[in-house]
Amino acid sequence: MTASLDDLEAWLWATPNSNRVSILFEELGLDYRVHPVNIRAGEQTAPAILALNPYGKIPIVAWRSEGVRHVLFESGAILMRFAEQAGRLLPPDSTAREETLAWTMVALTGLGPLSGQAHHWTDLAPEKPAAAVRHTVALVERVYRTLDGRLADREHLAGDYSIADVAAYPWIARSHWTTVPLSAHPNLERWFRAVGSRPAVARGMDVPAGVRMA
Ligand SMILES: N[C@@H](CCC(=O)N[C@@H](CS)C(=O)NCC(=O)O)C(=O)O
Repeated sequence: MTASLDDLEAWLWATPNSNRVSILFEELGLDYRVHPVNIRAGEQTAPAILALNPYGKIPIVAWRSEGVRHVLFESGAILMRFAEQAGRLLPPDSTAREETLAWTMVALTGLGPLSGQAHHWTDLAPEKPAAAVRHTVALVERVYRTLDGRLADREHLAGDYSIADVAAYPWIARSHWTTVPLSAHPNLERWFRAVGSRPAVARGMDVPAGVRMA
């Protein structure tokens, strides 16, 4: 029997890691209530947020199951937990599952953090040391090249559309943050357009409604 899933809530902002969760929930057709957390205004350090995630980062989700409240943070943990329960986006078969988890990890530990660092050094930082810019942009180029090569002869990052694609998409959607041109990676660009044409992805990228982060 599948455990019940009640009062699903998500603390999000218009950020790539948040969009992983909103895309996931839209793909799974889940009802959820969004609590916007403006990270540019520092709202992630409010005591109420730190009580949910001591790391002070979003996304965070909470729900009730069999009367017990669950709180979960870290986008990767959320993707795996809900895909597993739904029996979708993460195959049960061992080889397909291993491959899906490996490419999900490339998105979680490579694409996301490296793009975030490149965004910092090329745009947000008040000083932009040339070595830091070169270093972080080169690391993003490497991961883009890897994803582009992977997608040369396949539609998705691992087998069918999966949490690997969901984990990668919102960061590729912010390729302009990294200065690395998506157009120089045609397979990745084709994948980006195909994934972006999914109605659930379009809906998920628009959460929280009306919020934009340049
Ligand atoms: N590894 C975490 C990273 C979460 C993360 O860095 N979230 C950003 C928004 S995309 C955040 O909360 N930034 C505010 C801060 O670090 O204070 C995950 O995948 O959930």
